[in-house]
Amino acid sequence: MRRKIYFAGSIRGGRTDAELYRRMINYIQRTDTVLTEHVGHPELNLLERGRDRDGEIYQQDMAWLRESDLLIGECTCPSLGVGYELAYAEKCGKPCYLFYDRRKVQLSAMLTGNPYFHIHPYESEEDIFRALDEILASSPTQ
Ligand code: 6IA
Repeated sequence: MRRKIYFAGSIRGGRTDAELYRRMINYIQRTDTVLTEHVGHPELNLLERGRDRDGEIYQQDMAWLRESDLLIGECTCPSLGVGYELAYAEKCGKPCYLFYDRRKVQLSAMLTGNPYFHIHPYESEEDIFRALDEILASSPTQ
């Protein structure tokens, strides 16, 4: 059965890594369902402009997080929304696998200091896909 994956990545925190999110989401979708496919949409910042539906977005994302089997987050670009989602996912007991580019940033001690989170520093995209293979091979549905 396909697992439900909550993919977390920066939106209003900045879209520098949006293309990477899209490639990671595409990779995960070969075997699993990504509930938050829009996070990798290259035009998302344009689509979002002028919308007045933040309450709806918040309620929907929290519902998807509760429904998910696990969370995969790309955390190189700092995002308040992603940080909030990680704390909520921990509270819900969802396994969380976090990626960041160690050549670009030092991840927050609130994440690296919390043994709940599985943290994957990477230096190349091959590192990411290798780690995703391992995560997806070893994660059961809940
Ligand atoms: O603080 P940020 O905006 O960087 O937070 C990013 C995180 O919050 C992502 O992991 C998303 O799950 C969630 N999030 C933030 N904005 C949206 C959003 N905007 N839609 C869905 N999830 C969001 C509207 C996009 C829509 C017009 C297509």
